Amino acid sequence: MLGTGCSALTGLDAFEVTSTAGPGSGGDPGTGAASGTGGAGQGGAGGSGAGSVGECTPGEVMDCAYSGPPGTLGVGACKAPLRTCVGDGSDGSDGSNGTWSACEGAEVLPAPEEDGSSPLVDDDCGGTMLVDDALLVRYLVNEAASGQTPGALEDAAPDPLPLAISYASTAEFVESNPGRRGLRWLTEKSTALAWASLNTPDNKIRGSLDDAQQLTLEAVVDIANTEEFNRILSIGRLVGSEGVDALALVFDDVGRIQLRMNDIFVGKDPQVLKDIGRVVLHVVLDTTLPVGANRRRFYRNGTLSTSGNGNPLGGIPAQNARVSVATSTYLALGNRFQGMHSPAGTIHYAAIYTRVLTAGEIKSNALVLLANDDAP
Ligand SMILES: [Ca+2]
Ligand SMILES: [Ca+2]
Ligand SMILES: [Ca+2]
Repeated sequence: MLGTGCSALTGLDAFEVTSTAGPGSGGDPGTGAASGTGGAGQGGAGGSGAGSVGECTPGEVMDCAYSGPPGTLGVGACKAPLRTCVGDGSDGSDGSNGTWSACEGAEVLPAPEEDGSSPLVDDDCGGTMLVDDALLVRYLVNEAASGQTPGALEDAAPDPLPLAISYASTAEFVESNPGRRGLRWLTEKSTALAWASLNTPDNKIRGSLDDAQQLTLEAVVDIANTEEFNRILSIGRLVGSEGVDALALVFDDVGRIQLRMNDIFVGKDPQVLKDIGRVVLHVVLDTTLPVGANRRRFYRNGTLSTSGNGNPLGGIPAQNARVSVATSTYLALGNRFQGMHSPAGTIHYAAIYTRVLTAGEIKSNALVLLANDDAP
């Protein structure tokens, strides 16, 4: 077969064509792959720049070089330019009669989730439409439809920390609407909770939050009734029968949510939560800021609590103060550990980030979560 001058036109299989029917330039294996960085199939574009017939089957599509972080190509908005196999079917008889086009189209790299015009796009290519960067824990609370009783809330963040559910005959899963599952506490001051021990080696809460000066808490809740000291989220320990909160969202006596840090109240949102139904909450801590009032910020449905819907009340974190979770023994949702400090109502979602989310990110996340807190 070697030396058949018209081999390229007589239907030899692709391998023989590639090896024998080059244009005689001696080939340059590097030429065709110059635009790639090891992507599968790049070798097919070897040979001369003329493009050898028989390299591919018309209609095939192949990614060109992608310069984004590993694991982001093809996730969310992220994509590489593409080359397509073109041919009119007049050459060869086995279908592999095409040649690869040049790379076409724009590369799309990860971008912040802060564009208000595209909240329902995974711009940072982390797998959800929410901010996926700096995510410490994320509880979607989507485990079960009404009436089922799974044993744990799963954590969608890396190195997962699932929370065991203690129903205590006073909690149940509910699904008020598609995409809005949650764990509902039937009565306030019940003992039901979802929790995890932090007394484990290399625990990510202690490892990532201890000494933190910047973080963001995020939750979707629908509060029915509550009293003072009931909790949405609590990281802490027990001293005797008292809970010591390293970091917590704690209700005051009329149902306003307060941030508690190192067992001190450091500010509260003025809104009584039971009056407003399902709501997306963000609480941002940044003790590095010079202006005290800015060191903790409260957002409802993506809107900052400020003049207009109420300036935050209460205390202020000391400048450069650090959260101390080194001695914390539990993370709990909907209660204090071994406590009778549940609000009545539903927790639909909760997450912690190890950095300050921008106002734009918070707005975007709120839009996503308002629509769906189960599969955002
Ligand atoms: Ca987005
Ligand atoms: Ca994302
Ligand atoms: Ca949910």
